[in-house]
Amino acid sequence: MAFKKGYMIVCDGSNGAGKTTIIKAIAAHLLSRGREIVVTREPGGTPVGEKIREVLLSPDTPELCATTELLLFAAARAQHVREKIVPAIEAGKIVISDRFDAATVSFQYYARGLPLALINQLNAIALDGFRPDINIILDLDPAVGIERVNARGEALDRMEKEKLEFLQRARNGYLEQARNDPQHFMIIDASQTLEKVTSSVIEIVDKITDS
Ligand code: Z5A
Repeated sequence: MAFKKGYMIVCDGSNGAGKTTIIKAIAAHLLSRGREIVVTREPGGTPVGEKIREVLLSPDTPELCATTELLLFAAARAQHVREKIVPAIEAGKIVISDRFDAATVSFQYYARGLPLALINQLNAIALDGFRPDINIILDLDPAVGIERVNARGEALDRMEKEKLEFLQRARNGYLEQARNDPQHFMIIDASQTLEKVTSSVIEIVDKITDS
């Protein structure tokens, strides 16, 4: 049997834009094509990462200063890359992650205002030379995203409770990153119907994984 090359696809973007829904569609599509996949998420993806996620996202977490928040995202990512992502890719699997390093640039730099040099340094430590093949950015007005999350009937997490301007700055951060690095970012308008968003994303996934 021919060796299959591993890839990493990141689905990222505005809160409530449909990442979880779209990742299920990507996973089903790749499985139907006989690929081995690993679906994962950030923050989280490993036992220790999921514990860090609880601290980062629980509305019950006491006051978290911005630097501590950044270090926790980076710590969870360092574990994620080493324990789960790189071994899966080396085994020829396709990793699909709900958010990854671009989220730190969008949320902790563009939205929170921490220094970009510090974020780049921490991302470099966490990634240890690794980088995803593509970041598929589901772009949506955060007000619409919050409405979608509310309609799901779940409580908002610590980050979703941030002011709308904060979520808007993060959204702009993704758009700016995509403008600066069109080779590694694809923007999808997530206000379109689910069918349209799914077919656009599958087209990108096929281009990447058939290459
Ligand atoms: N964060 C950070 O600050 N720094 C970092 O480095 C990292 C993350 C990695 C993680 O939350 C939070 O951490 C996030 C960024 C920050 N904060 N915010 N805000 P998350 O990623 O776990 O949660 P989220 O971003 O808020 O997303 P979500 O709630 O998981 O939503 P989603 O996965 O994008 O959407 P969904 O659950 O698939 O869809 C939402 C609903 O809309 C659902 O009922 C769907 O059926 C519906 N839907 C989906 N697509 C459509 C379309 N096209 N039309 C209509 N309805 C749709």
